Amino acid sequence: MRHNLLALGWNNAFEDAAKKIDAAFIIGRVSRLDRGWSTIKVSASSDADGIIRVRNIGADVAVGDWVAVAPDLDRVEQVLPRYSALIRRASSDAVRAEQHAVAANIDTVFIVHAATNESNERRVERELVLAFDSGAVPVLVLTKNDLLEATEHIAALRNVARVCGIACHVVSGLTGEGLEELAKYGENNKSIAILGASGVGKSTLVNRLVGTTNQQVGEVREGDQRGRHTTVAADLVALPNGGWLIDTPGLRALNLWTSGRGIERAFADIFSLAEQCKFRDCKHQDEPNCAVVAAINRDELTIERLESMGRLVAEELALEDEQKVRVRMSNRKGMRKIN
Ligand SMILES: Nc1nc2c(ncn2[C@@H]2O[C@H](COP(=O)(O)OP(=O)(O)OP(=O)(O)O)[C@@H](O)[C@H]2O)c(=O)[nH]1
Ligand SMILES: [Mg+2]
Ligand SMILES: [Zn+2]
Repeated sequence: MRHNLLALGWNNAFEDAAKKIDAAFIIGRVSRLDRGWSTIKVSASSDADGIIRVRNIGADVAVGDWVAVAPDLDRVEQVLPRYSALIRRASSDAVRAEQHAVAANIDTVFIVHAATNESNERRVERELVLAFDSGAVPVLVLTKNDLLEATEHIAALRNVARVCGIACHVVSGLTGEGLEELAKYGENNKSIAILGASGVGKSTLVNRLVGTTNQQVGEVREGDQRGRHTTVAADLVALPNGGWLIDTPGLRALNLWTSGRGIERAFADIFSLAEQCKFRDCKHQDEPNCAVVAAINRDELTIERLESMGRLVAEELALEDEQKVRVRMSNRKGMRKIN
């Protein structure tokens, strides 16, 4: 076992994967990516010895990945299999749809929303689908609790967390309220990815949890509370309890990549209602004995939530169709592998 890597989140599965790698290679964890260059932690130490910088030519890497680097430090040669990854669709170009891994090998995803903004349930739902599909456990974090307007927005967002069975923490990056509970997700060298729109307070949270001011924090705009995209690259930073946080830039577009059961889990309430519809293929529109519409009529479910699910399902189906076209096109060119 490479004991020196345990503090970085190394585990038995990585150890097995590393057996196939030349012993001369250097193994480390990607802590930052800048235009073709990876910063890689080779030990948990925060000094210069703990870090190497190499080019990532030809390798699809994300912050949090475990990689093998050739002894001459020339470039990232290999990425070890991930146990989880937060993946979004990077381009909306139909034919060249590409995936972008925001963070890899994470145990928890903090979905961060500011309690001040108009409660954005639709964005939470979308983030939840991505987070569930990552293979990590989503947790909803409502921050800026110190601001007075907070209370009423919190109820609606809390409900989104409740119906899909995830934890919800109400915190403040300013006063520090609720942060001990958040830090616990990092115990035992676990990794946490932080997802959320620009300006919600992700970097403020990271600084507070880490106890530094390393992550740059930006003002939000007066009128609409939107952020200014202060953080530009994902960053892996150490928590005092041994955990790891991945601060990410607030992404404008959060498009779905092909998912597993993310939608089913993010909309667990609707899926469970649908089991009671009369027809197995009920569209929840005007069919008789539709349990979903009945719940809307009883005010137990909003039509907006049902429609939101419909849009996400459609987005995913469209991507699957595009990918089928891509497979056909690349087969024609005699290529068998696509990604
Ligand atoms: N009152 C209050 N303000 C906060 C809190 N957290 C963050 N802020 C303020 O919100 C603004 C944006 O915070 P950031 O931490 O830069 O937000 P971010 O989510 O990292 O934004 P991007 O890097 O642009 O994605 C700053 O002015 C912070 O001081 C909080 O808990 N309470
Ligand atoms: Mg930031
Ligand atoms: Zn129905």
